[in-house]
Amino acid sequence: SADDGYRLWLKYDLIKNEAQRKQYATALQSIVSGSSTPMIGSATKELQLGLQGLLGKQVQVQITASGKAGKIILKIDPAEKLANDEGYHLYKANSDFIISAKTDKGLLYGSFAFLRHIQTGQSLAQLDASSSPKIQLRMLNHWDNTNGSIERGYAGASLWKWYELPENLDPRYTDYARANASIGINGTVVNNVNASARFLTPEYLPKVQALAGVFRPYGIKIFLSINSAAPKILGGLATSDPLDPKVRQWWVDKTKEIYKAIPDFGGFLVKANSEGEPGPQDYGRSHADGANMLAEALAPFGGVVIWRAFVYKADPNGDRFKAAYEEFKPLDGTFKENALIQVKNGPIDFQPREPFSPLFGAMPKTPLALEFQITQEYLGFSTNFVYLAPLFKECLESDTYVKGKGSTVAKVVDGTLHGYEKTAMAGVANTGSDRNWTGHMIGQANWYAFGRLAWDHMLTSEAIAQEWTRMTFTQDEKAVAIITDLLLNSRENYVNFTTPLGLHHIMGEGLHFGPQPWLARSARPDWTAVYYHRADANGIGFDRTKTGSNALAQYAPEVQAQWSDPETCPLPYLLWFHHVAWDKKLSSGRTLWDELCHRYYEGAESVVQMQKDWAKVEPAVDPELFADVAGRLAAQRREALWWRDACVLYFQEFSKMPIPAPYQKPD
Ligand code: GCW
Repeated sequence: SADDGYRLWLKYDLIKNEAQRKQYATALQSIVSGSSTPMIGSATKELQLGLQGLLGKQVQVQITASGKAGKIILKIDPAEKLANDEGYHLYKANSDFIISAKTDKGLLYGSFAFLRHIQTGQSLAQLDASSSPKIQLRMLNHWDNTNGSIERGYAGASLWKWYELPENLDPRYTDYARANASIGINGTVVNNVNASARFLTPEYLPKVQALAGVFRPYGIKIFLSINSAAPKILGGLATSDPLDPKVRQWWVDKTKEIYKAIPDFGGFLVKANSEGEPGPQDYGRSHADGANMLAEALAPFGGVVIWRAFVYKADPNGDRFKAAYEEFKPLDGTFKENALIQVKNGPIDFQPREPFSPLFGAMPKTPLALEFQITQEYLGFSTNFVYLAPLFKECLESDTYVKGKGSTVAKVVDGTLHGYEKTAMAGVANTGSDRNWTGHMIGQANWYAFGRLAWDHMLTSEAIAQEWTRMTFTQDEKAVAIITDLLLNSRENYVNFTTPLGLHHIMGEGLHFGPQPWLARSARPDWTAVYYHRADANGIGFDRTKTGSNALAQYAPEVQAQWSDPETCPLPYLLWFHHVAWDKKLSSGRTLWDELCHRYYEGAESVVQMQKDWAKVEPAVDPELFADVAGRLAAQRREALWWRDACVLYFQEFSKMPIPAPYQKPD
């Protein structure tokens, strides 16, 4: 049913296997909550709800650990050997089950983990599992506007009904919080980084306060994106210069006002001097000046400022790739303690494949937060079946080599490489008012995978895929295997029929939908497609070696060595770094032109295979969810043909070479 989509991975349907269900039902008799805090309240409520559904019986909550065996005991234990306060330890003690943690927040996460254990059909007999998050701030960034629209949102309108708030609390806010808590997300920025100053007004702050009240018992702190020009816009000041004492005072006062309403407010997220947003550079000041002013205002309350590094200049002869590094690296060490710099995974902009941003590893004295995009702005909106865990993992596992082999992006971001005191990972949310939250059901997997990886980046894409599939679609072993495979291959398929071999930024103008490789004029030169693919009579690709923009020099020598030679550069990155002749023989044995065609055609064909594989799981999946995914796959097939034909025919105008024989047939 449609409700199946609404319930995400927290379905708690009756376990079909009767023997298994009886085993759990006998083993689990009661919940012992111990002390009561709002988060323990959420935890026990969830355990009751979950077990009621999964086992089909009511499991009573009691305050003290007396009575018969089979108790689930929530236990705060400061002596528990866990890496931090948010971790949990699940274990069996005689015939009882202990959910143990240093804090009530750990118990909340432990309770969801306990439920997941049962949802995924694992045995309780030898239960002994510990886990602590590797990243402190695990956040969603919503690009939601005051009027309820979402920038780059493809699943309906904003979840936040600003006009009804603060008086009316949509129950959906609680389900949002439950879903996030279940995967360890503990922070949310509720508004767009292209920020309206209005969020800081007495009109909107009570609305934000009301949301914070719903999220608090689920361990989620609320943050706001701010508009740097707010002192002028709202305060009536003559300037928003961060070094002006009146401006500084305005932020101090505003911050106090916010904390009065929301004592556990998380802090500010800032997009400044980027794509037309105001910022300190409007007054000849630096990003550090701007960030430090806000950091100072937030410090007395324990808040943080998260300053984005997504900046670039409209220089037709420059290389946008290099911009963030050039602006931010020189500022390393100049930021206050409670400031973080948030860097997108790649140097350009959330493309289907990017090399990791060279800023990772380049700012040892400044905590860098990693920003992924969960919403599929460049990955086919909500018509394309693309599981993003492999993309996230590719970045996390990339080796920066800045402190020798093994200096992965994950180790930069989790703080172990440079000893960052603060750590954070953010995902640009894909949620909206659609009944199933994310438009495409597979979008749910991406929300889920982001949360799980922010908690533990060592988890594999495959493990997450299996876990999610079991909780969302089916426990049928064959179907789980088929869906897992579909998920794991889906991103590479998408890359192949849109931007193979390291092509990037050739999508439709503005909307970022469909192909437009011929785009040559735009409001900015670095928004066109020809700027990036540089196709000409000789070949295609962006030369970022010494003979070109030399962006490669921003990486450690070992990374440069990996990518700087066109003979040995792995094919997925080839056109990111090299302008390659059409008739150049590649390591695959094909010429560049043939390889390009091969990938476009095989990529589009892979969608047909996805449709066939999806058809096989029909008996094991809810009929409405099945039909919805099938319909979207059919749309994806149409879009894949569009991408393939647009790109192959356009690039052929330069290569003047024939489409390889195997592909010269009707579809
Ligand atoms: O990917 C681009 C988007 C913009 C977005 C910007 C950013 C919020 O096209 O819509 O603005 O990135 O990350 O700031």
